[in-house]
Amino acid sequence: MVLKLETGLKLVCATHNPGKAIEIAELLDGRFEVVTAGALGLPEPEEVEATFVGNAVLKARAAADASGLITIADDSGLSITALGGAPGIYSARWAETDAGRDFAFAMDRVEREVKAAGGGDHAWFTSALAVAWPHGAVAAVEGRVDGRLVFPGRGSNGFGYDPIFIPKGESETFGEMDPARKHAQSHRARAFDKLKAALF
Ligand code: ITT
Repeated sequence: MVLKLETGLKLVCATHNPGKAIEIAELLDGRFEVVTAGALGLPEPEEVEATFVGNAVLKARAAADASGLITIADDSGLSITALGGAPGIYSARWAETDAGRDFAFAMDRVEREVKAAGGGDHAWFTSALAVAWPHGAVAAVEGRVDGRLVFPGRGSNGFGYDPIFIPKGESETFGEMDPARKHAQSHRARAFDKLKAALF
């Protein structure tokens, strides 16, 4: 069976991260009727897998089975060569504080740990996207963008670690770029290109 996503269908976006939800909506470009897992009151499953793809599939599967609707999920993060790939799949967890998520705190930790490791500014973002059919098939793709870290962070666009990441060939951070420029080269946009080729 060839799986395709028909234009106009109702699609759950299984993210509770508002920054990510905005980017996914922009990258889907009005093609579907998107409803978020948060709006449907779906619970957030624990991300227990060891890979981006594993966790994207887990999130898509949980929301699709609970809602009875085709679901897209993203698992993503920043990996730093000097830190052996950390924080990677733990990127969101590095921002956890008693008062909730704090990415200034997470970016400070990155700076401290990179210094302690002897430096080295190479890093990359990964986005794994999974689409799951309720109690059925699942498809997953992954996109990546390489670049370098800069401290202190710059810019207030985007979300998460965007202020400290400059993609290869650019001089601005993702936090300084306007959204269209980030979408022209981001890990998430690259994953979407693969997803579109496979399912649209
Ligand atoms: P959901 O699981 O509900 O989708 P989450 O924020 O917990 O939301 P992840 O587990 O995939 O999602 O965590 C990924 C983290 O990596 C995210 O919180 C961001 O801080 C960071 N991240 C991912 N993509 C990013 C991007 O494009 N720019 C900046 N930071 C990004």
